[in-house]
Amino acid sequence: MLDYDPKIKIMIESKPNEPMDHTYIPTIGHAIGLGLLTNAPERVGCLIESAHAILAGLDPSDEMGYAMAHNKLWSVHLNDQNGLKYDQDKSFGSVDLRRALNQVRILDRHGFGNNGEWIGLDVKAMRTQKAEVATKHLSNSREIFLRLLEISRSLDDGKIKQLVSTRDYEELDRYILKSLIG
Ligand SMILES: [Mn+2]
Repeated sequence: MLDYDPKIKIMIESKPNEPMDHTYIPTIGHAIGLGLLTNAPERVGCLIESAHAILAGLDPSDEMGYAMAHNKLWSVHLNDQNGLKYDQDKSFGSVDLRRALNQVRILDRHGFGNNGEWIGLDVKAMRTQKAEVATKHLSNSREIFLRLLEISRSLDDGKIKQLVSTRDYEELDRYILKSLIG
C-alpha cells in the first residue's frame, strides 16, 4: 500500500486477540517496530484503542505515552473494558474512571490534537437497550471525556510534584481519588 500510493499514510491499530485466536500485532510497541521495517516508516503511525491495550494486560495511558514519545500516536479509540476477554467497546470510563482519567491526562498534557490528531470513540450500544436510547454510549463517552479533562486540568501540579518528591504515594492516591469523587 505504501508503494502503491506515495501519499498514503497508514495507522496500525494494535490488538492482542480476537474472540477465537491471537493476533499478530498485539501492542503498540509491536506496531511501531513493524512500521520501522517498512519502505516508508515516516508514513506509518499508530492508533491506540483503550480496550485493546487492556486486553494485552497493559495500561492504555502508558501505551499512549510510549507511542507519543516516538511521535507515532496519530489517533486513539477511547472506550472501556472489563478484564481479559473479547473486546467489549464499553462507554469511556464506564468500568474504571481513574484509568480513563489517566488517558485523558496524558493526551492533554502532551499536546495530542495539536497537529490535527482526532479522538475516536470506539463504543457500542448495549444489546438490550431500546432504539430511542441506543446512541447514548456516544454522548455519554463524550461527556465523561470532557468532565475528566476538567478534573485533570484542575489538579494542582505543585502538590503532585511535592507528593512524588517526598514519595507519599498514598496521599497522592487519595488526592486523585478525591478529585474524581468530587
Ligand atoms: Mn478500534
